Amino acid sequence: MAYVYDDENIFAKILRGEIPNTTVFESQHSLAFNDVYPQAPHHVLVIPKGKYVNYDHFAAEASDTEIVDFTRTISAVCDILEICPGDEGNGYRMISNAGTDGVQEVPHLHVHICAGRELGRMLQKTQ
Ligand code: DGP
Repeated sequence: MAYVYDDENIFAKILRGEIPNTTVFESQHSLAFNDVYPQAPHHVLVIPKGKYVNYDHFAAEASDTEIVDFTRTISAVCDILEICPGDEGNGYRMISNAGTDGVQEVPHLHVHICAGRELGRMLQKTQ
């Protein structure tokens, strides 16, 4: 699979410091920041700093170090937001949209972490 990355996408501009963001957590290879159009009381986007279009691109071509860093960043965000189900939180939904059918708006891999209210059924439409 040949993946084509657009250097002018909004998250690339955030990573270059050209657009401001509200950072929740930053690591060597990943950045977590608040979504500008929150769909829940907590709505954080986690992105790798590397140039990956979507999750299958990242899973196929990212280094082990980047993959571990990204995963641990998701853990850090859940800790910071206190949303881990159990003693401290009530849970969350993690979504990563890809491509046309996934209705991906920004072509840089991002995971949405939504929490802070009961989120309803996962998909609104059937078939
Ligand atoms: P998706 O449809 O999965 O590609 O979601 C893209 C998300 O990115 C959407 O929830 C809104 C968010 N977003 C778009 N532009 C900006 C921006 O400039 N800053 C931030 N923080 N979020 C943005």
